[in-house]
Amino acid sequence: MQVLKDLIFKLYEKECADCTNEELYKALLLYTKEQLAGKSCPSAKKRLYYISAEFLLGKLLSNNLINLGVYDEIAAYLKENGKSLAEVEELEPEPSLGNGGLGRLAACFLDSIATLGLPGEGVGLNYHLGLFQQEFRKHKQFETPNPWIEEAGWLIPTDVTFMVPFRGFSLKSVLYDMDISGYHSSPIRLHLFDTEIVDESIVGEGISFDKHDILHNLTLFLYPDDSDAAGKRLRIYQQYFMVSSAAQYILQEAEKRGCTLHDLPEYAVVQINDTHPSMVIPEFIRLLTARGLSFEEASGIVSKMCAYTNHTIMAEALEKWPVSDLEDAVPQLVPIIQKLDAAMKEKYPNNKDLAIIDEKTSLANMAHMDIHYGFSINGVAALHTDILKTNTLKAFYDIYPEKFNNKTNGITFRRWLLACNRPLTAFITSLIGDDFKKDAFALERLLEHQDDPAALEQLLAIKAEAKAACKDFIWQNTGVEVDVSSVFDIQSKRLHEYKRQQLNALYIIHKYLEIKEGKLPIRPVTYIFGAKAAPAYTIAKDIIHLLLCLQELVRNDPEVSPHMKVVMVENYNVTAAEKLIPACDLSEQISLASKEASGTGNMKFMLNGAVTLGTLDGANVEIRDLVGEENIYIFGQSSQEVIAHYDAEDYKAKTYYKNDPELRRCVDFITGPEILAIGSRKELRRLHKELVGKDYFMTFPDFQSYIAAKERAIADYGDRMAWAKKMLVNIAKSGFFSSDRTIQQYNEDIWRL
Ligand code: 26W
Repeated sequence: MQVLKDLIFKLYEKECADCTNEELYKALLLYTKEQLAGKSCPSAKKRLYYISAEFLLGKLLSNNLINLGVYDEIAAYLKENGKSLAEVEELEPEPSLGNGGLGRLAACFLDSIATLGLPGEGVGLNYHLGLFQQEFRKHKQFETPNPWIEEAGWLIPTDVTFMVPFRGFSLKSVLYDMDISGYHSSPIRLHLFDTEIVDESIVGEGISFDKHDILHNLTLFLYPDDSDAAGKRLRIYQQYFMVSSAAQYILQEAEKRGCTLHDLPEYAVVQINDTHPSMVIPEFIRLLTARGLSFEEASGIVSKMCAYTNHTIMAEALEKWPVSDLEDAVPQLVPIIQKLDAAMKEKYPNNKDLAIIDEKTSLANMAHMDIHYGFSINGVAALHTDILKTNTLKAFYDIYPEKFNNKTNGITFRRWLLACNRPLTAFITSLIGDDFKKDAFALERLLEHQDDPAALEQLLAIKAEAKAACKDFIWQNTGVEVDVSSVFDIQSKRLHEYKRQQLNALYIIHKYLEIKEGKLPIRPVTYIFGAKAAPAYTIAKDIIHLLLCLQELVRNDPEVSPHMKVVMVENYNVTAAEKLIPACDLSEQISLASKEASGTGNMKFMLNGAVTLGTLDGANVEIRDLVGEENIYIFGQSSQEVIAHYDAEDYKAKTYYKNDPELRRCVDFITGPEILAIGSRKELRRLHKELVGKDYFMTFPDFQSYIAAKERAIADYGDRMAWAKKMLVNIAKSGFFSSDRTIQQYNEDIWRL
């Protein structure tokens, strides 16, 4: 600790005990940065570049201290001086450079790449105002900017710059780096490109700004509202800015290591995280041909170098850019994309599904370009990869079966266990030692303790402690006072109709009505939500409105509130997740089967001893296979049934609404007098109409089986020892979901570093 002590004295000419928390935060930041800078990054001829529009990092201080192996020492040192590391950590702003799963996955991957000592780097954009901060006003979501960059922060300025050409002007990109630590290993680098002239003062009310003012808005926000044409075009500018900077950087670095360009695939492999970085393919071809290579050689090189990960089968996320928009923003790419398309049309003249540019609509399909001109395409869970092969991308699987592979997602156990749940980590260590910190499969040894009452009691005590801490967080965040002896039932994730927070809401209404009739539940339950809705996603915002109205209704009803509480946490982000997940009893993973590519929250909850209530979707299927039927609650239609209904277009919400009076009274409650007394008619009516008239994600057919499965789980919770055993089995079996395993598989099958 002498180093830190000296640093504090050098900075402030006083001792730790006399410093403010702000001073200590800055000192710890500097200390950590120096420690990381002192370790060299893994070097090698061939390097991986993980290009992603999102890196949802979360706070970095405690995670870095754990990875450096000094957390306990520093916490103790601060304590001796009357300070609290936990309080100091609160001062760190969270870099919210992601929407959800895809961005958080990229952050977990960086941790694992560093931990495994692989020569890899992340490449993305330095959004100054992040995604957005969520505020609740009048029971509705309101967006405000989320500034996170401070004078003293994790970003390291560099003098690396590139020129990025657009129609009519060029923009200079400047590179900022961040050191990303691995567990007891050398750090790796995250490269975030930025513009010099981005101007935060152009932001007006909420998060509104002039979307045409590309010179000043390019790196302001992550994914601005793309519901209008100007927003869509801005995304093209952002994406091209990112990939052109990345490609120039990759070529420059490869040349420094002796690459002749003809042998580029021996120096670099690029992982394209969803289609957002897809323009890197034509951009590489442009840069290589400009350096004298033929088009054929350049496209051949790129095809050996680029691999694509698909994260969704949801149509709106599979990007298709109007060729005219590409013409307007990045005209230099259009002839290249056209040539790539023409070659494929010539090769497969009879199959329109394989085209890059759709002849009718003139839309360029980014995923199609990735699959034709990449050497690997992977899905993110076994079921998801199967659906890609047999449905969504079947035409491509038929011609390129060897390119398709599955890489089931994973999470870093350093953040999602060691950092966010220190009591559980200590308990596990006391039972099985600490091999699991580097080899997550070692958690299986916990199974030896599944019938040991003392161990199970202790596990319950740790959960109770986490719930008590979470109670305080919920109180500060929402002003709702929750009962720690109630079941903590949590659904936290992006707000999207396919994730079906509305199904959970219908269940809550069902319980509310039962209580009002005098049918009291067997034990109290706290229904906890955390979710941001995309700013332009109307129905998602209406669902938030309903949840906030329910929170209010229940809280103010003395007849109901001893039996249930509804909590909608404001501004759900990584920091909030770290507080909620350790406290969860029942993990809600209730997407419509076939729609959730994988999910990663499901893994985080399981690792922290929650039991899953879910559909057979995404990685839930693999969770079920690992823990067995008796340690998970499964309900709902299968993915095959769902896909068949979509194919036949035979689902009618109205039929269920008419035939199931119990369902109908819950749906109608949305526009009934109790909720209307709190909320606003327009939003609630719109939601009601959407459900009865469409219910595109089929909540009605799963309503009764959801109720039955949830009732069963809540009843089973009463047998505390049996429940603790389920918790233990879930923790023991979660080793498979370590991102270290995922990254090892990417490396063995795709990157070959
Ligand atoms: C409009 C552009 C767009 C569309 C979708 C931007 C961002 C998104 C999502 C937020 C993408 C996403 O997060 N997908 C999630 O990826 C996770 C990691 O693989 C999966 O676990 C989730 O199932 C998937 O929804």
